[in-house]
Amino acid sequence: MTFREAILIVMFASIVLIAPDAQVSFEHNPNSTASRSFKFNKLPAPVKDDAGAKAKLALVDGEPDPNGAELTALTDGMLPTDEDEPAANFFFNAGSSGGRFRMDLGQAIDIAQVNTYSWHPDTRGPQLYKLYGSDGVDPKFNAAPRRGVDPVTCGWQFIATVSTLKDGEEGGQYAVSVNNPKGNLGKYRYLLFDCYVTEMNDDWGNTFYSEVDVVAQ
Ligand SMILES: [Ca+2]
Repeated sequence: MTFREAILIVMFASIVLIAPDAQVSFEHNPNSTASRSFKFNKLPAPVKDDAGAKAKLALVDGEPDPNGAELTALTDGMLPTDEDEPAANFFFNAGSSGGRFRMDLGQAIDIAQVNTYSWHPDTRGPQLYKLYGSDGVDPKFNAAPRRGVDPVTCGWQFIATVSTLKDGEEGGQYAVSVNNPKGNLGKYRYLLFDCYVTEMNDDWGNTFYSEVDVVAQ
């Protein structure tokens, strides 16, 4: 078993684990209807002035794809205008098993939703990641836990596992909303995204992430 296979097995084994109050919703615009407007039936389109717009982003583990954008593409409010526009998306390197990045909101805020958007005509469209949050207060807090370190052991709270994987058509545009129908997700300064490949049939399983929106309560 390769390291990548081991990681995926761990992911699928834990896919039903969602923090008690978090709910994950997602929508898929297939290739035939996906457009630069990123419009969805139920979930909101990306916005420019969300609470994450000025967040500081940092790579925690993994290797960005040299053909992709910097992490700042995730909060710039700009969207790809085409279904295969590497320079308008952040994604981990081809052939790698993903990685981790962190958002620092500057101060702890009550977060109502974390919404993530992606677009690619093939297997780099779907999303598969674990989301953690922290206020950074725990004396054991590690702001940059690399793969192999469970963030829960160093001051992070597990929020949800996000998977838009399904049988059949994979390409297209995806909107994900992590929210809590009963209130908010928690009061966090930091968010940690632990991102995984969507498939291992070839080197092209790392998601083209176009935008991350953080909606304050
Ligand atoms: Ca963007």
